[in-house]
Amino acid sequence: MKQRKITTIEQHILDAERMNPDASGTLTQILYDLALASKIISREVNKAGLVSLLGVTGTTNVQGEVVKKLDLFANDVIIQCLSEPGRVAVVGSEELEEAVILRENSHASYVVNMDPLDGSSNIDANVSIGTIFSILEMNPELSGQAQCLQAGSRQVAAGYIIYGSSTMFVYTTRDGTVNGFTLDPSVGEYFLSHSNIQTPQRGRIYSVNEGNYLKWQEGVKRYLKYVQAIEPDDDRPMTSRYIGSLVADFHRNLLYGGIFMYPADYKHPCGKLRLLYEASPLALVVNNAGGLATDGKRPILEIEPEELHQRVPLFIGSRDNVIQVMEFMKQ
Ligand code: P6P
Repeated sequence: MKQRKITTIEQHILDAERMNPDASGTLTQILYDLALASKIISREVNKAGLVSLLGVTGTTNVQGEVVKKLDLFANDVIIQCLSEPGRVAVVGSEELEEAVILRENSHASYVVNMDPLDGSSNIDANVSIGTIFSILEMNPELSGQAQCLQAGSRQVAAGYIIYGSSTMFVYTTRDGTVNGFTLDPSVGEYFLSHSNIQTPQRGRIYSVNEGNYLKWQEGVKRYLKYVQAIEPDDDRPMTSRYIGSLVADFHRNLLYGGIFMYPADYKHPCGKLRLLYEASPLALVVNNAGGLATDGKRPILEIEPEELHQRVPLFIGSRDNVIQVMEFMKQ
């Protein structure tokens, strides 16, 4: 029987570097750093259920160490792993008001924007949560925190780690493919499990917090009623699935097809989700997997950021579904 090739994430990243004659190896190292950080975070997330033994946030655990909130822990671990000289100059994080300037003048050539642990409020209910990251090249015309404020189309790599029934590292680079690696905790290695992910052109799943229905603009309301209508010839009603953890909802829709929406409403005129470290990286992933991501009018990847924690409405997933909701919003 033909043995299936076993590919670790490190091997896959290295192979991609070797295909790129201009590669310096620095992006490779940053992806290694993120893979390492995610293994450490995965270990802690999977222990979270043992809080009674390990102590709750702010207390000291059995080792006498202060227990950090997991999202702050994740933030610190990732920054620590990215801090080797010559790699990353600036880090923008959902957890930090200001960007961290690691080494702006040490020939470090990359910028990382991240949500270290998105959905962490769900962890007490053992719901899947995730890390989202976006990697940009330094722009010589920018300095300091402004380096983080680059459009999603300038990303050189982006992806997420989902801490769920298994831990998966999904990322894409300028080569345009999206690949998923599943962690085998018994050996501490990520193995290629989902090669060249392509999201279905049209899906049957819609993900949205319908509790906000009365706050939405009319076009979005009409779209909801359309997908819920009993029209078997048009494969409707669609199926509603909403976990309330962006990475989990996005990952399921990426694999099965469908649309995730966090529309603007009269209380959140720019929506809830963040452009730089949620919408932009997931937009690069879904675009390279054949899907679409917009704010309801414009491609997410074309939005020029104005501030680090800028919010944006988000419609992301299968191409036909995203195009369709935009048609309803134009009416
Ligand atoms: P709501 C989690 O708090 C989060 O930031 C995303 O992971 C998730 O998609 C969204 O908020 C859920 O927001 O308003 O539906 O609870």
